[in-house]
Amino acid sequence: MDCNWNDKYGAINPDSALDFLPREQLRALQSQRLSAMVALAYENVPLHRKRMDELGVKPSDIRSIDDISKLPFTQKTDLRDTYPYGLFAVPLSEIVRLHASSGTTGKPIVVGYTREDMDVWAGALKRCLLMFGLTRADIVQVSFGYGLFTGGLGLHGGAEALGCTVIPASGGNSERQLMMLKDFCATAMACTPSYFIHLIDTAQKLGLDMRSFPIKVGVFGAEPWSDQMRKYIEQNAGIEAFDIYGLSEIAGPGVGGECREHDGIHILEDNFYPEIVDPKTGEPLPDGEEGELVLTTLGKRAMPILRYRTHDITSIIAEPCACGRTVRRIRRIGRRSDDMFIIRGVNVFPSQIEAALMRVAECSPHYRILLERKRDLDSVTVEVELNPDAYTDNIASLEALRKRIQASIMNIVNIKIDVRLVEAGKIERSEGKAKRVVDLRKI
Ligand code: DLL
Repeated sequence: MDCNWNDKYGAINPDSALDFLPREQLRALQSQRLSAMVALAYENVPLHRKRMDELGVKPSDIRSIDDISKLPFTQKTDLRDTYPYGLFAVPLSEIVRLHASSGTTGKPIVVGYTREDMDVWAGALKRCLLMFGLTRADIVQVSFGYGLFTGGLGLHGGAEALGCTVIPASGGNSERQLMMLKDFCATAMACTPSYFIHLIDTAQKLGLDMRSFPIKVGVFGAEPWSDQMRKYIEQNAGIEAFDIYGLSEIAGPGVGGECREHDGIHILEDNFYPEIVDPKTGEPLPDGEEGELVLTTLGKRAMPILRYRTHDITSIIAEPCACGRTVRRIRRIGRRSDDMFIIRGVNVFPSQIEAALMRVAECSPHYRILLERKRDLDSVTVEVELNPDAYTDNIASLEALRKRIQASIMNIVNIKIDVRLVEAGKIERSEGKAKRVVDLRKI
């Protein structure tokens, strides 16, 4: 496998040229794209226009990328409040793809892409795959979920754009995943890091050694993972593991990725402009300081997003990278500034679980969410107290109620979550902010 394209010793692949632009040229491009994007958003999206008017900012005030801090923030609640299509800047006839992600309560948030946006997205993913040393000679098994989640179809489009052979495996069925990896001679696999660890352990149980498989590269993201997890994966599967970052609101996977130096995530900042702000005050912080990542889309037509508050905590590494790329890096994401947790790559807000419980009349407002790692996979259990008149000695009707609660949660968060009915008073009452989530996992 030719892995030398983009590293400091190799030639620059023309498809990665934007990763290596001189900073001044990159800034000029960012400035030009930002002005155009702000004009598009102001003219076509009532929410952006209203917010900018409230701050007294006109599109003509945004002449350079330095003016970005004059713009209003966008929050996940803005996507919820304009559900489903209120932030689209083009008519629906121009939208060729929809994806969706967790909202904070009952409904998901919806994002759209024009034909051109799809090309920009695939181009960004292609640049990430090139960073990982992949070429058209590679066979990539995509085991992120296909569907409304951006992981599966996103990676699929990027790998195809690079000319790889794509195995659209989607998630689940570990034995079959291993069979495909081995028999189809996959040289790379894209999935959540926790799922890959589960595959390593499944292989060991089946008496298979993944180190003897042709796979060389792992493309991992959609959830936080640590250097210890990386070590475990690399040693037990004999591969090089790369971090890929992204979020639905901005594009999906491909907002940035790790190069072979493995020292932070390069943000493709000609498309996705990063800032770090104080999570409490929203004040911009200098490079190197830790805070909340804020992203602005510079090339998106269907749904331009101004200064999106990601809630991901990181810092910008301004020092040049040994790989020669000029696009800046962020430290890997280890935690968030809100209460969202990620279970098997699926984002879950405690408020979604609460909304699901409140749809069942027998549930009391006393509940807690336990996060555990069982047999190397994350699991969630919701413990809930019932309203006093809902308790009964009839086991069958309690079991039916438990299943109804489980279905109500499944309806909103789209993953199966264990539900345990507990006796009245079992859930600790808090005097201040209730601690709803108990995280017993060790990442
Ligand atoms: O998780 C997109 C994605 C798919 C990224 C496949 C990478 C690979 P959402 O479902 O909208 O999109 O979730 C976005 O997941 O704000 C982070 O909190 C978290 N996240 C994503 N990538 C990483 C990563 C996709 N590499 C949210 N490390 C983000 C840590 C990550 N957290």
